[in-house]
Amino acid sequence: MRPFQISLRFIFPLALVIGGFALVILPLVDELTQRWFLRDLDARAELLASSLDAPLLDLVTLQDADGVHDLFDRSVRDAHVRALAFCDVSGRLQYTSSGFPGGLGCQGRAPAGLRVTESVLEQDGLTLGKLVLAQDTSFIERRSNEFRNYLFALFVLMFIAISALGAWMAHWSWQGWMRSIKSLLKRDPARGPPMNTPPEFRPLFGDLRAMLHEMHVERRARQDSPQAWTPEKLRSLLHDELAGDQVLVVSNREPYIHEQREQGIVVRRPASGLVTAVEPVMRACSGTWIAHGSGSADRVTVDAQDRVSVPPKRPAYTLRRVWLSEDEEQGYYYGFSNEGLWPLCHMAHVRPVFRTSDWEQYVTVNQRFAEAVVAEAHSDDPVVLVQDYHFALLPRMVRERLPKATIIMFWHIPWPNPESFGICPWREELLEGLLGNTLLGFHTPFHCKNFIETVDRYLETRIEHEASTISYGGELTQVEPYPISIAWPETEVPLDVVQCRRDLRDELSLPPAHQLALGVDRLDYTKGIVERIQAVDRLLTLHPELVGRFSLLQVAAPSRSSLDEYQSLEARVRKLALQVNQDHANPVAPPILLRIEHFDEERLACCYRAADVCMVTSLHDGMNLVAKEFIAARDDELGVLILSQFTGAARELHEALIINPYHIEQGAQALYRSLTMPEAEQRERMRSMRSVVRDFNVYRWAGLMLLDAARLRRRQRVTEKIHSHSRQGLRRTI
Ligand code: ADQ
Repeated sequence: MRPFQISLRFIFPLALVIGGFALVILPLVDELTQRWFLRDLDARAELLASSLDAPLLDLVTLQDADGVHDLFDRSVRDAHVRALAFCDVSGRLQYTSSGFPGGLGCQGRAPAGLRVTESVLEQDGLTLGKLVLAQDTSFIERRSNEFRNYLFALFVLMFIAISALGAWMAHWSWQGWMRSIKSLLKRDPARGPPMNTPPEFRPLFGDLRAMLHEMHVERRARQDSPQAWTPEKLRSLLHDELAGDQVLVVSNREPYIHEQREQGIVVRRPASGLVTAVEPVMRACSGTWIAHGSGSADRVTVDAQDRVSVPPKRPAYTLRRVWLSEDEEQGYYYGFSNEGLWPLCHMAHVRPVFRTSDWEQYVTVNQRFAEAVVAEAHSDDPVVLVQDYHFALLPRMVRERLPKATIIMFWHIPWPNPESFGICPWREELLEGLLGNTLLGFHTPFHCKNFIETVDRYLETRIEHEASTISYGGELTQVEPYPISIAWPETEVPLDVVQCRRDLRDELSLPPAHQLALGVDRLDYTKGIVERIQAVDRLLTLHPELVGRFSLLQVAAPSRSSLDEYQSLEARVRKLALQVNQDHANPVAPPILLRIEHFDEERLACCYRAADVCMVTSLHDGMNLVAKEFIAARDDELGVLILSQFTGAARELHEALIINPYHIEQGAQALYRSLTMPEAEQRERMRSMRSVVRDFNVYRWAGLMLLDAARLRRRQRVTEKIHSHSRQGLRRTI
């Protein structure tokens, strides 16, 4: 059917072209043939006249009328000569052939269907008269019609032949394309396209595989029953799939920080998306979390093995602290991780800084954590969950010490394209380190694609695009997207929205009806805080009626404050907020309420409930959990989320007002739309987003990753058994 449709697309234009051609060409050819026949008649007439010239002269001179008749009658036997006549000098008809047409005289007028030619008869310079020759032209019309018909038939035949040939070629090409595409799809991607692949299909090879893989991932996401993902399900999955296997988490940031304060030791939870995401998993699996002990009272709260049970109120797992010197922290954490890798992976127009001394500390600290993993492992094959870009080298280091370990790493930030990543002086070492993982997860398929392309560019590996695996040095790393999320707050007692609105407005000395937008971030240049404040400024310039009736509460947790870039960001944010507050000064409330501080969980939850709008304007963000936390908090189904298109979250939360944060005007418009959005629309959008966040929660994120790890673990165990059987068999044979 398809080739037939393609043929039709070809035949219609062909019919038009040939038809048009025939319309122009047929009259032209007709005229040409007519002229050609007439010229032929004239030549014949001339020939006949000259052959009759001498005998006619003799017969006229002798006035032999019978002789002339006889001569004329013999001459008109020629198929085209109809009649002959001789006219004397005075123009009288003297002799004619038999059947001479009545209307034809000596005046040279020819009736229809006849062509008359006259030839003067002279003797010794004396004119005796003229020979009148009438030729039949009806055959010209006949022949011309015949010729036109033949020509028309020829065009029709030509059309049929070309159409048939075209249809056959379309069919043949279609079959060929289908064969090529099928063989491309069946092909092992690591071997590249098959030899006989037509050149036009070669560039398609990678794209087709990537597309299929994305479809597979999406189908998988749709097929698993998301509603079922709860802490209980995760716990029973860990029990069923990883029964008895030890789970170790490695991250830089610890989930609980003990601080020495005047009133004694306090426990603080850091503002970190990573901690927010991994904590529920650890609660569910009671493993060991290895992290940098960064709190001022951390050393006094651990046991002799540097361990402490957490959460403090209801201990569920062990926190093992690793100590770093100031130089190590400076080089590994602030230097290589946050001045090098962080800007390298985020497109926020801050140049990465790479120092050899930082790199050396990064290697040392990765080694220190790898040793801690080995020390904490009860068996030779634990499940190790490595978190984030601080530990790109650790997976290979652990793999060398515990070859049977299942090492899963989640990269919480975006992965850049190969060109951007290529500027890192230690790019090969980082990639080799990451390929020590059994499973490597990113937030989106796009980050996975970037990673695979980067590996392909800088290392000699074998990549299976369909299976999304990379084989390097005989080891296999699976690369998959696992969009991170939050724990859906089912068990928490929900805070009352009306109460939260009242409390927060009281606290900020705002009138009860004051409209409030909320920004919650670590104070980081990737979060687009400056652009957010600029959007508010623009909004108030465009809608001065909102001055004194609307404010943005920006809660920014201080982060990496010892770095110049972060200090200048803080100064810039403070200055801008001040400026906007001056420009739109009013007696009711400043437009920007800037709080550069860390809010505890409950206070933050209250802010989410009290706000009319939540603004997430990151310039680039792996996922962004604030967006999901806001949605989870809104059990009243009201409130609007403004979300940057450059966040991983924008790929899931389609009912948010998606904006380009660089476009300040657009941000201002979205803000105005949010503040004036009818409740019914808010409800519709919020309800839909809430069902996404509820179903695709953090238990699902961890569950899918652990399920994949369990599958790979089983496969590895089977392979090991096969190897050990074949080794035993070989020994027996020897
Ligand atoms: P972050 O860059 O830290 O995370 P995000 O995902 O938004 O970004 O998480 C921030 C977390 O810190 C949230 O849980 C939020 O509640 C909390 N937080 C922010 N400001 C706070 C404040 N002032 N007081 C208290 N808490 C605050 C990295 C990546 C993200 C990715 C996460 C998880 O950069 O893209 O979504 O990891 O993988």
